[in-house]
Amino acid sequence: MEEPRTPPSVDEPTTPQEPLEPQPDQAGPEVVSATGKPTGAPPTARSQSGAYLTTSQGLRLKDTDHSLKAGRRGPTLLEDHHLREKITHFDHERIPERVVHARGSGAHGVFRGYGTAASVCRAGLFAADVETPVFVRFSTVLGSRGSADTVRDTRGFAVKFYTDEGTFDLVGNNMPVFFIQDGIKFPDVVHAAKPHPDREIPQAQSAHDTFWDFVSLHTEAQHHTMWNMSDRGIQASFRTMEGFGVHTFRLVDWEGATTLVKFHWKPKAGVHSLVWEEAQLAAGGDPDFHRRDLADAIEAGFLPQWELGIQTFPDEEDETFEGIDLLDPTKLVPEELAPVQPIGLMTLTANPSNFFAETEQVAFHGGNLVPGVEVTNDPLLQARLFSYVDTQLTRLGGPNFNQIPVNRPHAPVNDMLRDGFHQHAVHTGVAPYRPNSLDGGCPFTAGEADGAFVQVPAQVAEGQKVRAAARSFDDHFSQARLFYRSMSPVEQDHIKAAYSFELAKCYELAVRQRQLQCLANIDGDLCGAVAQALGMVAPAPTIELVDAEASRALSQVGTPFPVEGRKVGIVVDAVGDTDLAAAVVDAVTEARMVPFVVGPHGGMLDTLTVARTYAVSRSFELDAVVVVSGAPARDAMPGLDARAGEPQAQPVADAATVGLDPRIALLLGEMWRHCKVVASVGEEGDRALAAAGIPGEAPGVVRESDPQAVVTDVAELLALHRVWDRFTPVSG
Ligand code: HDD
Repeated sequence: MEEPRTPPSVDEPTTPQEPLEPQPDQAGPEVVSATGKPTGAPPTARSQSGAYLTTSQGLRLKDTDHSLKAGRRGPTLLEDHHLREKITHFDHERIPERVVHARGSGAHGVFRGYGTAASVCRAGLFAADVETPVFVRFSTVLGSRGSADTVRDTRGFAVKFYTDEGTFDLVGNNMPVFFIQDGIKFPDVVHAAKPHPDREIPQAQSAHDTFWDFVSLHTEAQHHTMWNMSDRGIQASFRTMEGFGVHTFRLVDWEGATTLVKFHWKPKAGVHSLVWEEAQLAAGGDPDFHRRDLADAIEAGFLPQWELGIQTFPDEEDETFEGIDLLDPTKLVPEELAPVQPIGLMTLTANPSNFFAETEQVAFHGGNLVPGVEVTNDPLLQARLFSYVDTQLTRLGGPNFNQIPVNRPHAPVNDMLRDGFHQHAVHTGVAPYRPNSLDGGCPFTAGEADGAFVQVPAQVAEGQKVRAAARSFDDHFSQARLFYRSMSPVEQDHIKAAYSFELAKCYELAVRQRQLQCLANIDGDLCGAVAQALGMVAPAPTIELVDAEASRALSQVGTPFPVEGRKVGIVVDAVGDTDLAAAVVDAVTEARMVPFVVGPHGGMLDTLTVARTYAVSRSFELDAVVVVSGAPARDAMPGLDARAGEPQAQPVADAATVGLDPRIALLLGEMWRHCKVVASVGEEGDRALAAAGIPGEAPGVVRESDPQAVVTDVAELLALHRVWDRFTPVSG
């Protein structure tokens, strides 16, 4: 077994030393002349260098703990420039958070093209074996920067590809459809979903009156709302999330031929979610649940991967496919009608070195395109093309945000944009205009053969100026129905529970009634279940319900979930068989899973390092649990007498828990309810499970005497993510 690590020294280091080298991506933009030649100005001039603490001007400091005063107990002197500079800079450390997607987590990685897109797209990044560095930012939409990760919400999935031909941003979500069909409605949907303006509550939630007021009136939002109410609204991890470009894009090949496509990111780890109770517990027990999971996985070498794929559609005049309007972002195209064809693989390889510099300051924009990828007339996309640059002007304080290292293109830049707040480039030359003779005519424009981006001459339908949408945009319910009816029974149960929870949080009866009417127009069974939960009468549909072929690809159940990196709790008490527990730890590590020893107190239990104490162990952090023993911890929890086996402060009422620490009973009860694998090894473990009321023969319950055997059984069950057949679904 591995020796427990010696903790790092907590003494303050006393020897001056050079700071860490900046990462290549942290270097400032290279300063180029008008002819594109580097001027030699050091790109790292603004990052840390030198061993000693200095002012921002490089003046070395002897003391940063005391302000300059007239006498030890005297008033502070205005002349103390270091004090003023330190406080002034601190006062301005915060920038406005993103108006949406404020809470996010980033990572660096690499994208490798398969070459399979070459027949439809000329973009270099999709060519075979071309490697392109990427930066990815995942986010929730509604919450503030400090809000919890596991709230019910859509998740952002934004990827910046630093290609040789310029930066390409694919700014998508974990859901393939959107609340609105036209970007002009974006402020409306966001105002409705954000906290109420009077009390500024609730935070990061859609479970409130204004959200449901809007979506029940503006019924084109019903499809996206259905996705939010499904398990997709509470994904297990960023690593187990699909991503979608949502809009239809236009790809162009070398001959100028065009194809309409939708982009999909498919996680190698499968698509998986939390259950609602778990999400709620995690929001309190570890609000950084997803951020921590992503960073830990990358650091441990379990590198998250997604395959990028495209659904392709002929670029025809009506821009529809099988009757589905490709310009309507509230519609998806079932994969059964247009399979997703893999075109490359993204691997996240490194965590950001500095959250603010990278994750906070990264600025995405759907208009950042490369030759071969173009936008369509989707009115949602068109409005986005305006919004993303505009918002950075306030958020990042001026027009030069593309010079921030994380936003800096990796392709050579020779623009004629000059000056402005936070200008870092020292431009040379006298003629930032074209045509010019004074800078030798530089910079020159490129021809198509030199890689210039030239829009394909796509036909624009002639028409009159109107504030109106295509007739096909009027269908608001058929795909919400398609989605619901494509779910497995257990997923349908979750959807019913989610609507019941959210609508029960609305005070206004009229809002609940109106949403029930929308549900009646989607599915009678769903509407009936929610109405019953609310104690209301289910209305009859007001439209004719149209059935489409169910799309199995929309269901998450049954997608693979590799065991690598999954977390297995190993519960052992103070007098338990620590040798047996150590053997389980070894077997878990060997199976490339992560063992978490759960013990009555921190520190060591014999040779075992306790990763989690009974006091903090809850189900959301573990994928499976193996109990070696779980007797009450006498010292750690006053009121419990381990020898007598009588819990005095008994939070779990059931007498069957006698002899089991109530916190372990709580943990096992949660694991059981959340359909997770519960296992025991040896007699003490068996006894603990029985004391917690876990039936020995139920689905997903493993009882073994051998440590290797228990881990093999656990790994097999983990591949299914959850043991859904433990409970009989109501739906179906
Ligand atoms: Fe947006 C941020 C995704 C519609 C306006 N959006 C933002 C981010 C993601 C998306 C992932 C966070 C980027 C990051 O991590 O920095 N947005 C979408 C998707 C949409 C969508 C998939 C529909 C298909 N967005 C949308 C519309 C508008 C905006 C219609 C406005 C007309 N979005 C913004 C914004 C944000 C933003 C206000 C806030 C911060 C930012 O841009 O940089 O401009």
